[in-house]
Amino acid sequence: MTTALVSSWNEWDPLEEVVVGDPTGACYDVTEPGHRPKRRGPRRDLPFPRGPKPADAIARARAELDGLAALLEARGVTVRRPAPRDFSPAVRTPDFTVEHQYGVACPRDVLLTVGPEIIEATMSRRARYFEHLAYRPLILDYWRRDPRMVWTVAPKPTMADCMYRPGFWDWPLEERHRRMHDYEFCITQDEVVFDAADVMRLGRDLLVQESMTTNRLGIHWLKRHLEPRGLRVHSVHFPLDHFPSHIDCTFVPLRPGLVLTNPDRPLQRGEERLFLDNGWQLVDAPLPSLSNEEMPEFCQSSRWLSMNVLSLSPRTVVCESAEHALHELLDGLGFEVLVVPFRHVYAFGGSLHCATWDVRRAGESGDHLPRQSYAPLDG
Ligand code: ABU
Repeated sequence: MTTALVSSWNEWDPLEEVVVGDPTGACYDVTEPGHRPKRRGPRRDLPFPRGPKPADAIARARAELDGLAALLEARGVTVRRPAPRDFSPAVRTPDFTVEHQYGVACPRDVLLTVGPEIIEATMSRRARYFEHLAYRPLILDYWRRDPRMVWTVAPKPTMADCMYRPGFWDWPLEERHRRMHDYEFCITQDEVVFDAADVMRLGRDLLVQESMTTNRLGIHWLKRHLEPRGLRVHSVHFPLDHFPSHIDCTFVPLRPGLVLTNPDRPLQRGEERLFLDNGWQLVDAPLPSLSNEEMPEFCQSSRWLSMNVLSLSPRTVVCESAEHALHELLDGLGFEVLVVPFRHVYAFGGSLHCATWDVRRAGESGDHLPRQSYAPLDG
């Protein structure tokens, strides 16, 4: 029997093969209907820069990503990288134009492995519309070499103006708070939209966050696609996160029975039952070492990148080197904690979970949440 090259069912089984992102050719975040980037710190009121990122910022991020790759290789993990690409060309489709693209430091946002299947997400932002192309040589190689690998491309949305909710970015915070249980964000419910990083895999169960980057139709598409093979797709909500984008700074499963949770972003009341009824522990992450204001000037993620960790196994986790409080917590929970410096990657889209995409983990799909009243295709 041929050994599977592509097989990963959850976030914690022993990691065997992974793709680590690359900052080569990256550009700044683009202001567009699905995204409004802002500077932080003393220059917060200056316009957000456009075009390619400076070579020194790219070199610093590359050194950290290479450091992660070296650590993983030293641990016996096969590491692959996306092909370098220039993201500065504009994109014009029949429905939109965007002045330049983004980059491939964060493969997790784009690609989702579910067992033997690689799913290319629809994506939600124009500047990231063609990001999957940088991974196509890798995906084609896996597909050629692994006869059981399934390659799925989710339907691309138009990303036309009408796919986005007018006025969203100008709502005052009080209005966001008032509407927090409506889960209305910058994308409408008119097309299928999801980023892969809004999904967490727990074996037979997958959690998908409704967010600025994933709508209800996107979740419904994943349910309809995955349920026929016995998987259960649950939508999850974090009403106090007024600008949710990607679940991996909010709800991070570390091993069967344990999720690292974000104390600023509790689950919608009632959604915790799935975990508590199955004897899982939800453990709050400690406060990050940086405030939101202290995060790098061009970083568009929250300070909770502190909890954006990469599991190498149910016993071993890689964390950012300055997050000492988190290291202590994980150590106390019985983990071996490995650390790498990673803050220069933050401005390229995220931290350790964002910057990786696991292709193969040892182990099978398992039912870790057997007690539940699951409603298939609840839409
Ligand atoms: N791309 C992960 C960012 C999530 C957050 O800032 O909470």
